[in-house]
Amino acid sequence: MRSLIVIPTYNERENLPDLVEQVFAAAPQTDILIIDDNSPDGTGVLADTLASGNHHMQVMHRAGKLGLGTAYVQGFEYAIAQGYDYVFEMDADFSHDPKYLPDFFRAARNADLVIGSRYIPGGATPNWSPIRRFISGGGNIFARAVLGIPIHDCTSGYRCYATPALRALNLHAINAQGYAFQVEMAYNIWKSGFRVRETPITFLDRRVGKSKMSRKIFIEGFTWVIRTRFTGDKAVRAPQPQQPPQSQQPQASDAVRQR
Ligand SMILES: Nc1nc2c(ncn2[C@@H]2O[C@H](COP(=O)(O)OP(=O)(O)OP(=O)(O)O)[C@@H](O)[C@H]2O)c(=O)[nH]1
Ligand SMILES: [Mg+2]
Repeated sequence: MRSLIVIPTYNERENLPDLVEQVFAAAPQTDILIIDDNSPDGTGVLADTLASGNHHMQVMHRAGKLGLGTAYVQGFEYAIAQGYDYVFEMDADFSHDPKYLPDFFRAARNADLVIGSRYIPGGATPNWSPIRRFISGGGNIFARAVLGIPIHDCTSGYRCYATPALRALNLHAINAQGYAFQVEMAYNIWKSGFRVRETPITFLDRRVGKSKMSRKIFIEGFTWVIRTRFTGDKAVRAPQPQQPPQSQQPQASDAVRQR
């Protein structure tokens, strides 16, 4: 069982060394792929230094800030090409604590997508202001209600995918970048009949550095949900799935939390 943790970075110099250390401490069997978008603060160079002589760590350099969604799609394609069984999404800013990795591996035994959830019992966002809770929590309730998707936290970007599920999607049809990217991926996996589970996480605010999220990203999430409700999503219809879904019809009970 081979797993790859994809960590997109843009100006994460202060976070990266500790993060890499903690990931390998929590999950020594895993590999890491850093996807750096030519960070002005030199994160890419630092990542190369951390990766030198470490066969479990790779660095992909892109020319400029091309967005989180395209970074993850490239990471997924790399994972598929390299024959990994599982591929994780993780932020570099310590909002996604590596200590939860064993929970993800446990849940992944019976799931094609495991989402680290803030909105199931055991999950939390302790540093958040009421307004941020309202926007994120409300956005999730909105997505659930409009799309009928039985997932409590479909905007969470701490995840583990089984690569056969990714192979079955048309990844090139996915073009959302921010929260909408996470919703789109979860929706497509669920809609294609794969099993989605949630495992509780406490989401902490970034330790150091600046957030790259913007109002545009929120609006993208909102409009994507509305558009998909009326037109569907192209990525669901993969041209030729290489492996059939493990369950045929999505059921409300498929999106169950772990523990
Ligand atoms: N490669 C790449 N990474 C990005 C890009 N935008 C954001 N990231 C990384 O994606 C992760 C999430 O970005 P954040 O700025 O933390 O966004 P966020 O977590 O939604 O916002 P905060 O809660 O304010 O931290 C971090 O590891 C960023 O460095 C991008 O365009 N390219
Ligand atoms: Mg963050």
